[in-house]
Amino acid sequence: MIPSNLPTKILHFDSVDSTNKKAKEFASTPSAEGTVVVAEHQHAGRGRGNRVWHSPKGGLYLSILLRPNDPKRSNELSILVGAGLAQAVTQLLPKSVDVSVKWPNDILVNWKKVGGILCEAIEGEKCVVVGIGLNVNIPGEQLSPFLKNPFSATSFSVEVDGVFDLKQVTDVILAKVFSLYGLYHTEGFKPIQYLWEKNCRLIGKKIELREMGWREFDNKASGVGMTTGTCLGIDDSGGIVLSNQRGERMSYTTGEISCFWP
Ligand code: BT5
Repeated sequence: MIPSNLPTKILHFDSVDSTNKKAKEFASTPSAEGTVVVAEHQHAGRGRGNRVWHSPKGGLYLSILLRPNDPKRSNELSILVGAGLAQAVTQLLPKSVDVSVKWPNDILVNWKKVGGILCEAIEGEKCVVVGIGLNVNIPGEQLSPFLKNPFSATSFSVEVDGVFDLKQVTDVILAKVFSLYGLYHTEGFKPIQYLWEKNCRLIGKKIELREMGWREFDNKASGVGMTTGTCLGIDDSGGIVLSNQRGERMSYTTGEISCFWP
């Protein structure tokens, strides 16, 4: 059962190291499902592994604490939040802007990375923290370290000249994500998978997947291998499915799309 009144509590901070880290402080509180931590700035924002998430003022940084029925299936929650973010960004930006998802945890605007998701299961507490970083009012110069192709970085204010109300952006995101979380509890992952795939522009395209491993001693990403194939979508646990050069269907649970052919 999920409480119908999610989010239960929204905690605002001016500056934190990482909203995911802050949200984890509430993990041992049984009633904490639906707690949301929002910060205006992070001084140690993180991506997957030990990667940095650049978090200046003007961006949106929030983490949600959830107690799903099966915390081991946290990949599904990452996909769920991606689908919710795609819906929210589509609602917030003009129709002329292309919004899509990129496996496993990116949200793209006009094919550039505007946001990322960091989903972390907390051992022993049966809960998952889902962090969302979204470049809202961030000038292009501040994103220049992340301009590598094919998926360089962007923000709402770069793509659509203007300033966005962060409170309104937060409200729309929370409404979409919690609505999908309710759907996930009643109908399972299938409808979430469908919604995510509907927003993925890479299905049917040839892509290169860099399989990732996390080095245990320093938790850094290390390339394990490259695979090329046609993207078929995602499987029933949120892994990416490719058809390789021999026509075999392969699923991968971790990795990164490093390149694609139009
Ligand atoms: C992500 O990781 O995309 C997940 C980012 C999640 C950030 C949120 S903010 C709230 C919560 N609290 C946290 O501490 N984290 C979460 P990954 O797929 O590993 O991508 C990280 C890579 O994206 C970096 O190595 C950079 O190359 C690039 N990057 C860093 N900051 C960026 C930014 N603001 N916009 C676009 N790309 C960025």
